[in-house]
Amino acid sequence: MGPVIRAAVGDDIVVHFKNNTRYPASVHPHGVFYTKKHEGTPYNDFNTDKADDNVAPGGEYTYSWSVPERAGPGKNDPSSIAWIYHGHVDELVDTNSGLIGPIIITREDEQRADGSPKDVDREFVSLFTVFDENVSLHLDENLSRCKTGSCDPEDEDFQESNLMHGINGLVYGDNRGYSMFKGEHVRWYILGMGTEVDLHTPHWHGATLLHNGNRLDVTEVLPVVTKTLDMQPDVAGVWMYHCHVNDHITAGMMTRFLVKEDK
Ligand SMILES: [Cu+2]
Repeated sequence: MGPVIRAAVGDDIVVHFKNNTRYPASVHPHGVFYTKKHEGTPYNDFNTDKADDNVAPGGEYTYSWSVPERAGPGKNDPSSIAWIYHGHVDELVDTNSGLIGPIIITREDEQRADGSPKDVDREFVSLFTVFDENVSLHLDENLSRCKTGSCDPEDEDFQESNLMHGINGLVYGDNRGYSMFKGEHVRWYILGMGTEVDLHTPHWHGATLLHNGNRLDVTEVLPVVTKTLDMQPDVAGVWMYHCHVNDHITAGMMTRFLVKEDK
């Protein structure tokens, strides 16, 4: 995932984007306020400012987005919420190449100096998506390095093997750092991305969470939906955290989180 972009209501976000990839790229944000010059998406919008839509390899562009009230937490939201930013030169290809990241917006006067919400001890961001490496920008390069087994891009089994059912792009327990202490106020930002197979049901073992006043231990996300949930873990241990869709469990969409007893 890309770096977390943080702001509070009333702030302005400025992104100095340098395209260090070998492909045209852009940054398109969700939720925040932007004009046509800062949308980062090429389409026939009868607008002549195109520099933001398609930044050439090695090129630079400065995106300016503001954070009015309507980009921050609503009446029923907790003190902070998440949005997604992603590449949008070719949305499908860019996102499957990993050009995705989170924006976290905190309510005005409820933020610390670093922008994080004051009432929360710890925050985690989890992106649930099946990365389709068959349509990645890196496909040709990956194929050129494929030495063993079937690397035929027309082969259905090979195509299936390139569907990476991940949390933050990592499969079968490869996530690190979901670590907290008993009793802490822990906030989880859940992001969805992808296509029609991307209906995910994140499930936490050993804890329950609140989502806008509703209690649960499983939630659901669809592509580019974001959710903010709060947990106060009360049992120490190493706990499973996985998508509860059966096909996604077998394909590796699972990891663990650690609740430590005392500080
Ligand atoms: Cu899933």
